[in-house]
Amino acid sequence: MRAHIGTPDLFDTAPRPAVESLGPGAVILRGFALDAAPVLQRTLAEVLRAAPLRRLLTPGGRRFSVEMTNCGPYGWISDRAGYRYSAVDPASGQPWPPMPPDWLALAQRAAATAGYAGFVPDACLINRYVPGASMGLHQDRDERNVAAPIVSVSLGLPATFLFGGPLRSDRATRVPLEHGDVVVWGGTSRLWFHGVARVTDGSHDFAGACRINLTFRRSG
Ligand code: MD3
Ligand code: FE
Repeated sequence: MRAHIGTPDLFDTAPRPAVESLGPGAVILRGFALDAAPVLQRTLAEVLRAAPLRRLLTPGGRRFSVEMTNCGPYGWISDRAGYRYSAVDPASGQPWPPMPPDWLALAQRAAATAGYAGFVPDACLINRYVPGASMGLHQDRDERNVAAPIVSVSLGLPATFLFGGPLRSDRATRVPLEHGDVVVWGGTSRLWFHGVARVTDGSHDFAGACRINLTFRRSG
C-alpha cells in the first residue's frame, strides 16, 4: 500500500521513471527485462556452452578486459585484422548458436516500445564484465546500416554507463544501469561515443558476480 499523497514514504526506494530519454533517439526502459530474466538465465547457459566467452584480441594486439561471444546469424569479432561481423565463430569454425526466440522477442518489444517498430536484429553480442573489467569510449560503426537501433539488455551486477557525444572529447554523462534495464539506441545518438566504467565487486545471483550485457544489432 502506498503512502497518502503528501506523506513522504521513507521506505520507498528512489522512484525511477519507466521510460527515460537519454539523448536524441536513445531511451532507457528501466526493468523492462526483469520478467524475462529467468528465461534469459537458462538460455544464456545453453548459448555459452555452444559458443564460450573469450577475451578477443584488439587490432593493436591487446586483449579486451570484457569477455565476449555471440548468437544469431552474425557475430561481432575483433582480431589483428580489425573489427567486423562474421557468420562463423572463429573459435569453433562453426556458425554462432541461434538467437533464442525469447531474446529476439524481448529485443523487438523493447525497440517497438522505444519507437523503432520493425527492428530485426541479425546479431546478438554477449559481453561479460567480471569485476575490474571496463569498456573504453568508442563508437559502434561496424554495422552497415546505422539507421537500425541497437538494443542493450543489462543483467547481473550494476554498472555505470558512460554516454558521451559525437566527438571523443565530448564530456560523458554517467548513467547507472541495473539488472533488467534495457536501453534502445537509435537516431542521432546511435553514433555517439560511449563506454562502461570499471565494474565493481558485488554479488548478484543472475550469473555469479559479474555483469552480462546483451546487445542486439543489425549487422547489414
Ligand atoms: C550507444 N556495450 O558492446 S551497451 C558494445 O554495456 C557496448 O556492454 C556496452 O558498448 C555494454 O559495443 C554498452 C549500450 C550501447 C550499445 C551500443 C551503442 C550503447 C550505445 C551504440 C551507440 C550509442
Ligand atoms: Fe558500443
